[in-house]
Amino acid sequence: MQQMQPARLFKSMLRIRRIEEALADRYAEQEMRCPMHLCIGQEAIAVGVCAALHPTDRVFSNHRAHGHYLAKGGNLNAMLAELYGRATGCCGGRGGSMHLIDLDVGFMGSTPIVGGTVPLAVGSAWASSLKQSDQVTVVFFGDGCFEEGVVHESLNFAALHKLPVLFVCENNDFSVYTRRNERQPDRPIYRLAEAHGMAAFSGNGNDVEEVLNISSEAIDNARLGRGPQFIEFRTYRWREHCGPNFDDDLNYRSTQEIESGMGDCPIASHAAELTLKDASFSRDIEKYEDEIRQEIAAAFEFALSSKKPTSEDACGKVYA
Ligand SMILES: Cc1ncc(C[n+]2csc(CCOP(=O)(O)OP(=O)(O)O)c2C)c(N)n1
Repeated sequence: MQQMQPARLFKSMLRIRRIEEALADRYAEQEMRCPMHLCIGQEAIAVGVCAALHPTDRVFSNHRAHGHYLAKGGNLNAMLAELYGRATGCCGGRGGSMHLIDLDVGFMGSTPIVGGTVPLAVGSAWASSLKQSDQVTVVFFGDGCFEEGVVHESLNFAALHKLPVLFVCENNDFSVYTRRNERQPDRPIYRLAEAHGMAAFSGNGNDVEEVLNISSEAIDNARLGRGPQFIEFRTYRWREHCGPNFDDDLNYRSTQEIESGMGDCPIASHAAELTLKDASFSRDIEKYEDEIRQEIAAAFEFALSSKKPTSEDACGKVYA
């Protein structure tokens, strides 16, 4: 396991939060012409899981991909340029927020088709297994995935072939505006994975240390040839399903519920824990805020000063 200090876990979560808040602030300028799904409130899962990975391990993601991409070490300039549709973006400006990729750090890609990257991750793990490498593949997805047949086929295949893959379910209770108890029978998601024949865990996705501990055990298991692993993490999405705003005007969840969800902030609770252990940590937080602010400003400058693709470039690598 790659050791990450508690302070680095904190900084990584704070960085993702501040990047997404900056995106939310600038979205109304209408220069980012792509749908955007923010993971504000869910940062601990991306950071805790990726902290347990080797740099050579692989990660796949879904429509809510920013945190996973950044936690795996994806290039920030290339991500922002992608959101602005620039030629320097990680997909050459063709994909936008839901099509992030950075092969240099093992971030294999994200796509918006619910469940779409789950079989891709299983294929990646199968390749590692055939090559007898010690590489582990992780795929992140939401609770909505469990209404997709391909997810069950993928779990079945991975269990049958004992593949080194970790399935991470971020259970935020919603699929767009519909609560899980209106979409699925009352049974824990991770028990379904267990029934497919793999080790399955569940935990608090808003506690980064807990995420790291559970993920470390699961990833070690996968690397040691003990077959696929599954983790269901409970968490809460703060902003609207798609877009930069809060959505307490939509009446599918109450303002009180949102406030209570925000009260369980993975970043604030980790900061409180670290400050309790060492009061000088509050000074470190100020330093991190400063470093992150400068990094974000430079990345926006890079993205906005990058060229847009020509129409010829934009149509390249498009297959129909
Ligand atoms: C196959 C498919 N069906 C429907 C959609 C529309 N859709 C986009 S996101 C989403 C909700 C997904 O919920 P979940 O997987 O729980 O992730 P969350 O948005 O909560 O992070 C849906 C239904 C889609 N993109 N793909």
